[in-house]
Amino acid sequence: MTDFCKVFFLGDSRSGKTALISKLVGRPYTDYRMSVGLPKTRLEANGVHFELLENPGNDGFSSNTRLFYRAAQLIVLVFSLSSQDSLEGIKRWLGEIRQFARPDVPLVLLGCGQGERLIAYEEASAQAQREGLVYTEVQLAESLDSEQVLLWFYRQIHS
Ligand SMILES: Nc1nc2c(ncn2[C@@H]2O[C@H](COP(=O)(O)OP(=O)(O)OP(=O)(O)O)[C@@H](O)[C@H]2O)c(=O)[nH]1
Ligand SMILES: [Mg+2]
Repeated sequence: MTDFCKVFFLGDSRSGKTALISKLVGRPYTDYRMSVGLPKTRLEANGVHFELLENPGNDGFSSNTRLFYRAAQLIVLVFSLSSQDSLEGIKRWLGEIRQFARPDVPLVLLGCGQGERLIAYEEASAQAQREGLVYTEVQLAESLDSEQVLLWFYRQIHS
């Protein structure tokens, strides 16, 4: 039986969604370019077919957005550890999740390190706890064990 893992990445513009997905699939990321549409990346790891979908922060809500919310097996809310606004923005994304996603979909809050840290681990993890989210962090400037991260995502669905 083929195993699937559909992950939907949400978060404000420049929170780090594309940079993170690029790292996970070993694709080079150079300068920031606003994502448009609903970019989808497929890859296989450890026998699991991953589908990584990004909801661009500044692109409008399309009819497909609703379908992706429904299809998501895991939603990863991304914010920048250098931007208080992006952490504040998570509340708006949670509103959309409550409206469109399956009520039992697992939710992860992911702090994305992009240089100077302006948000302490304790602050973000406390917010995650209040909202019922699992909290984790990645550093864009550091190398990342993509198999490990993908497996961690998979375990959030199957635990
Ligand atoms: N310090 C640092 N910053 C990085 C690194 N990689 C990416 N960034 C920055 O992190 C930000 C994240 O950009 P993206 O991942 O493209 O943002 P996004 O969330 O996909 O934004 P939208 O597509 O507009 O929704 C940009 O400002 C990048 O310049 C890195 O290795 N180190
Ligand atoms: Mg993007």
